[in-house]
Amino acid sequence: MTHKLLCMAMLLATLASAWADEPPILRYSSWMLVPPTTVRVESRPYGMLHDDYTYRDQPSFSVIGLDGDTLATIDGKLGASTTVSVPDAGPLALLHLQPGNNYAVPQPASEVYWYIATPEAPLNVVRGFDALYFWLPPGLSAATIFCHAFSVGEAGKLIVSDLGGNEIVSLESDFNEPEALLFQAPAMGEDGALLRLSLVKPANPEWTIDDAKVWLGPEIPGLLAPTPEGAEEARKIAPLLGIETDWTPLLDFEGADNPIGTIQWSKLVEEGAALPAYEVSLSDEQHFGGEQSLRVAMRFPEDYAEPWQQLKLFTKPLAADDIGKVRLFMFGDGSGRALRIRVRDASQEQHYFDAGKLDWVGWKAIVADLEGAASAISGGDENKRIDGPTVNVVVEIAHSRGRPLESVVYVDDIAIAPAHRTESGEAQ
Ligand SMILES: [Ca+2]
Ligand SMILES: [Ca+2]
Ligand SMILES: [Ca+2]
Repeated sequence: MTHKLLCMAMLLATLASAWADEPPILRYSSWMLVPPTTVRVESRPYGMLHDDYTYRDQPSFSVIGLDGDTLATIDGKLGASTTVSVPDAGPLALLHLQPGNNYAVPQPASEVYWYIATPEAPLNVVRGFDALYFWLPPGLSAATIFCHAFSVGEAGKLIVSDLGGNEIVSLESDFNEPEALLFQAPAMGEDGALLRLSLVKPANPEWTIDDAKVWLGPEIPGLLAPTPEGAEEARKIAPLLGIETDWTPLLDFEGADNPIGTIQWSKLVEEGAALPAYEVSLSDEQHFGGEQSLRVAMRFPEDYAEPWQQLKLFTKPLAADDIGKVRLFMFGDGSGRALRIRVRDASQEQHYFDAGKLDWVGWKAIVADLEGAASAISGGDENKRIDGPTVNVVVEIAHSRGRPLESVVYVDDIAIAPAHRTESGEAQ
């Protein structure tokens, strides 16, 4: 190789690595989690990537403590860089970046920091990213990552790989609607696993990559780090943010034995009236983890007169005690029926969690926080504690008039997390 070619090759290698190190370009509203440090935020006008339009939006940045107090609000200047100081008011703070329709490229001085990527606060990224890292907690057999590239023609390819860069799974889509990339968890011990996420240009020549929202499923702490070391730290950080990571698998719906013991309609049907029908079985049609899930089909007659009905599925007794949360995965059918998760303890005390409407299609994690505000308790020994030695998990699906007459949903991978009690013994 001649000297000139060698120089060229070195220059290209430098450019390639500079490109790989280029931090994500953020738009609209995005959140980061940072230790006390300074963050240099470069504001870029929309026109730097697109010459068709100019937005006048001026950037704004806020620093918010984990207790919710606003520590600083800084007005940036479009096209200029602003240094945001994150004060030493706690181990971590949230940085809220609001470049509006223009762009912001934040670069913290600290080595470790995270982009928030949760269903509530997705990462609004422009032109994708090559490598961000996340921690997959133990106790998961599979997990989901979501993308929504709302504009028609704008698309992307999501790739999950191991730290060696070996692809585990990928999904190329126009992501016109939010879409989940479902992947089986790699073999992992009690430390969980560190994985790499990329959002890159799609192979389809009719598609481009530009705006996209990316978030991790609720089963994964929604923190994306620029380095594997940062992703590993997420394990310690998650509990500070109220993210549960101490899950024990309870039911995976594999094998031949159906763990559902009792199936009931909650409203008795009058004699002679048309009966709704159900079919509940293990199935290999869909699975979140493993190869099977629980298939739940229900059908209401055309002339069904009841305004409301509810199907209740009771698991057989499961060994568990002092549960704080139940997590399960449900493949929704978008029927709009209401979902409630219940745990019946050994004293017949009932702990309910209202999980909202079945308004999604595909797999989604449901985390029933039985110590939280959306829970209710009745009956039994009235000690407000889920007592073992065995409990029944109950999945309740409520039909109301106007909903589709037929439904098929799937349930998989039920897991539990322990109650978090204060020293006085009260559940938090
Ligand atoms: Ca799209
Ligand atoms: Ca399964
Ligand atoms: Ca109890």
